[in-house]
Amino acid sequence: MKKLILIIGVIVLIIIGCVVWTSHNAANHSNPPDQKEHMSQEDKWKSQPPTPVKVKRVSPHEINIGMTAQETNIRISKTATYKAWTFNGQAPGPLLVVNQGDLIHLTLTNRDKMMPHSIDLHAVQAAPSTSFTDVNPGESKTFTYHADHPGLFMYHCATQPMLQHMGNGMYGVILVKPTGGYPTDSIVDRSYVLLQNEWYKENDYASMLNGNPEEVVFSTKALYKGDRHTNGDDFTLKEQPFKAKAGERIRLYFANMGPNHFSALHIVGTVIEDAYIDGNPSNHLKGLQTVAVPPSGSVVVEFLVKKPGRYTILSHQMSDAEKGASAYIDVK
Ligand SMILES: [Cu+2]
Repeated sequence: MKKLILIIGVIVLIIIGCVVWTSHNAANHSNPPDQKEHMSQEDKWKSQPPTPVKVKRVSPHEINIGMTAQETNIRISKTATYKAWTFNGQAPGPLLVVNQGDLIHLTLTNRDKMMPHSIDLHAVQAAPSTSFTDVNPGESKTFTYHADHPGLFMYHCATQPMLQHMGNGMYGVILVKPTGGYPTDSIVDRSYVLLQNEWYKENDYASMLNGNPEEVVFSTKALYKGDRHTNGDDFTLKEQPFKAKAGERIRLYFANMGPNHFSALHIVGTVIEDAYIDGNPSNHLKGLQTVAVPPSGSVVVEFLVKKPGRYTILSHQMSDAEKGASAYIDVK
């Protein structure tokens, strides 16, 4: 009798165990919380067309800048577009140009329907807790600060988790033009802007944390009227190279958006005659082969293209060059 009760007891326990295990797994399968969150963001995604940046000089030393945070599909290779989190629908965002000493009034309008964004300008000295704060969906905020230091500075979204906002495309550069210019201004024949950034598996925070991008890419932004704006992709600046003439001195305003990798800026077939680290005329170096540019750093370099032909600009961290970080200059 005792044996029978024991056997029945064991069978009942096994049945209860199975029921609990099955219902637990069913709940997990239908309702993983992050998957649900992802689905709702996917459902709401609608690529917003790029918005031109608004720039208005209101007095000799005061400038108003209007920017947007928005979601925009960005072509990153011949076969792929990326659902990017952007400034003004560009990734990297628009090039901002101000004068050393300017008072900047920057209005950020958040057109993203799902989450707050913000803007941290490396060019200014301000309390982040009051000047780089979140702007909620559908709202605008105006921030005021001085740009006292000359150079080429990064800006980026500083909303947490910052790596996710930056890994999805929220960065760009602001050029604070030095009051006295650069000592080599009079001998430069042409200037270009070149930016480096990484693209990860789309919105995949784990690959951003691991620092293993699918692509490392270059883009250019218009410094002068008629110049091109491109987004960070692995083909445009190879299919449509920069142009120059033999014997010219070229200036490159180069900045590395990261968010994770250093850049090893090198121009094949040249020696860098003059370099200004972070674009500050006081940080003047000469005769360099390769310049280390950290994530969020920049450099202004000048070099001669002495003979006609095709020259390659690349990050000499070769794995990144192979992932897209190169561009051509065609010299006639
Ligand atoms: Cu953001």
